[in-house]
Amino acid sequence: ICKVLQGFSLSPTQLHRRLFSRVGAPRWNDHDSPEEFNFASDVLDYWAQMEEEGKRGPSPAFWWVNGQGDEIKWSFRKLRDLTCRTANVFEQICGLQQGDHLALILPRVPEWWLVTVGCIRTGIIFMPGTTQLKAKDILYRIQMSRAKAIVTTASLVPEVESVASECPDLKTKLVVSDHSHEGWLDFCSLIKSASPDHTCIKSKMKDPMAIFFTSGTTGYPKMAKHNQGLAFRSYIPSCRKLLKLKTSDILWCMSDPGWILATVGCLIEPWTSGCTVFIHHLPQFDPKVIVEVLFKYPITQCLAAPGVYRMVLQQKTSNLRFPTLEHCTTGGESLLPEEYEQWKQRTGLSIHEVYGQSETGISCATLREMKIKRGSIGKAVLPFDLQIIDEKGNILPPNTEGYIGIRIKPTRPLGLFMEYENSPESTSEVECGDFYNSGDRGTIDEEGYIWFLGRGDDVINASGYRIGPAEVENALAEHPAVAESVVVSSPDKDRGEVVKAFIVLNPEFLSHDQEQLIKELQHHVKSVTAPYKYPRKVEFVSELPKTVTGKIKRKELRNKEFGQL
Ligand code: BCO
Repeated sequence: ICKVLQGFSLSPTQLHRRLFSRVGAPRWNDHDSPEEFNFASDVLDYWAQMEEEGKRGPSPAFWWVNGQGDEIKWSFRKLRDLTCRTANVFEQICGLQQGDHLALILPRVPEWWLVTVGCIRTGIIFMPGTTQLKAKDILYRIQMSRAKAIVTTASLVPEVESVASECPDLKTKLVVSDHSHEGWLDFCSLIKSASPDHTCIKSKMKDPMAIFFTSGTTGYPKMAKHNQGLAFRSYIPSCRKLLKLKTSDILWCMSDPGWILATVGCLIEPWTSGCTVFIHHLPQFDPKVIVEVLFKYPITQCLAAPGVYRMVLQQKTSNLRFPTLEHCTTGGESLLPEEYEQWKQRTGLSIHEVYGQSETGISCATLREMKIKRGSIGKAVLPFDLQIIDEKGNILPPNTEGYIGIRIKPTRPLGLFMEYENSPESTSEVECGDFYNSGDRGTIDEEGYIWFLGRGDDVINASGYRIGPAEVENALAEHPAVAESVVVSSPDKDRGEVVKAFIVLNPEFLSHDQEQLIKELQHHVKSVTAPYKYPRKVEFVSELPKTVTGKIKRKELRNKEFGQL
C-alpha cells in the first residue's frame, strides 16, 4: 500500500478507503506515506461526502454544551461549510497565507475547531495556547514566532492590547466575543458573511501545520513544530487500535485547547474515525460537572488527565456507574495504581494510559485491547520505536533505568515534531545518537511495556502541566520580597506533583506575616504568568544550598521533597 500511494494523487475518498481497507499493521514511517496530505480535505471533507451519500449515521460530528442550556450540534457538512468560510476570512480579509503563524488562544468554544481547521485548509500554522496565559506570556509567544495574527477571547483583549505595540509583525487581531472591540475584527460576523466555497491547499506531508510551546529546564518555552504527519498518524493501523473509535462513538476529551492533547484528542483522533467530538465548555474545572455530564449525555469514551479522574473519585457521589461510558483514557502525568483500582471498582471501567509530549503527540499507550500492566504507560505506538537509552543514545537492556528515547535515524518517524522553531541548538540538544531524547526517565520490560519514572532534568510536571522552573523563578523575582528563589517539584496527594518554591526573603520582609506573604507571592505569580504555574507550596529559607561555584543544588532540594535524602 505504501508503494501504491507514493507519488499518486488520490481523492480524499480514495485515500481514506485505501487506508481503512488495509488489513494488518504496516509499519508506516516517513518514507511510506502519501506525499500529500491535508486533514481538512482528506478527513473532514471525506466524512462530509459520506454524509451526503447517506453513508454516515445521523450523529453529529461536533456536539458542544455549556451547562447553561446552550447547545450546538454540527454535522461534517456544516463543519466543512464553516471551516471553508473561516479559511476565506483568513485569506481574503486578513491577507494571511500558507506558512504564516497564528496564535490561537481560545477557551473550549466551537470557534476553536473552526480556526484550527481553517488554518489547516490554508496552510496557516496555528499555535494553540491556554487562556490562562498572561500579557507577558502572550508577548513572548508573538515575538518569538513573529505571529501575524491572533484569535482570542474577549477577556484576553486587554492583555493582548497591553503588549501589541511591541509586536510589529502582528497585523490581524480577531476576537470571539458577543460585543465589538475597537481595533479587533469580529470573527463570528466575518464568517457569517464569508463564502463557503474554498479550495483547500494541497499540503505536503512535511509542510508545517502547528506549533506547541513547551517548557524546558532553562529559559522560556520552546516552539515544537509539527507537520501534517501529526494528523496523518491517526490513520496508521496501530494508532487506530488506540481507542478503536467507531462512527457511533461519542468521545469527550477534556483537555484545555492549549495543549497538544486537545489537538489530538478533541479533533484529529475522533474525526479521523468519523465519530462525535463532545465538548463541555467547562470554564472552571469542577469534578461535579464531570459526573453530571457523564450521567446526562451518551458519551462512550472519555480522555482526561489523571488529576480529573482523581478529583472525580474524591467526590462524595456514591454512584459512578456511568450508563454509556465504555472506555477511559488518561495522559499528561502518572496515574497511580491505586487510582486505577479505585476507578475500576467504582465505575467498572479500566483506565488506559497514554504517554507523550508536545514534541511527540501520543508516543506510547496501552491500546484499547492490550493487557494493562498497572503503573505502566503501555508500549510504543507505531511508527515510533521507543527505547530506553543512556546519555549517548546506547540502547539499555530491559529493566534498566534510562531516558525514554524515540529513534530518529535513519528515518525520523511521522508524527514526531520537526524541530524547535528558530532554535537549532535546542533541537540538537535533544538529539542523542540515533534517538530523540525525551528527557523523561523510564524502564522497559521484556514485553516492551514502558514504566515512566519522572523527569531527568529540572522540568516540573504538575497536574499534567509541563513547567520550566525558570518561568516561575523569573515571576517570583519580580516581587520586592524575593531576594532569591529556587523552584522544584514536590509530591502532593491530590495533584501528584506540585510546584514548590524555596525563597530567601529580602531583609525588610523577614518580619512580615509569613502566611500572608505566601498568599501574596502566590497571587503575584498568578498575575504575571499563567496561573497553573504558581507555587502551591512555599518555604522561606535563610539561604539556598549551593555548590562551591555558586550553582544552586536544585537536585538536592527536589530529592529532599521526595524523601530521597
Ligand atoms: O487551585 P487554585 O484555585 O489555587 O488555582 C487554579 C485556578 O483557580 C487558577 N486560575 C485559573 N485561571 C485563572 C486563575 N487564577 C487567576 N486568574 C485566572 N485567569 O490557577 C490555578 C490553575 O491550576 P489548574 O489548572 O491545575 O486548576 P484546576 O482548575 O484545579 O484544574 C485541575 C485539572 C486536573 C483539570 C488541571 O490541572 C488540568 O487540566 N490538568 C491537565 C493538563 C493537561 O491536559 N496536560 C496535558 C498536556 S499535553 C501532554 O501531556 C501530551 C500528552 C500526549
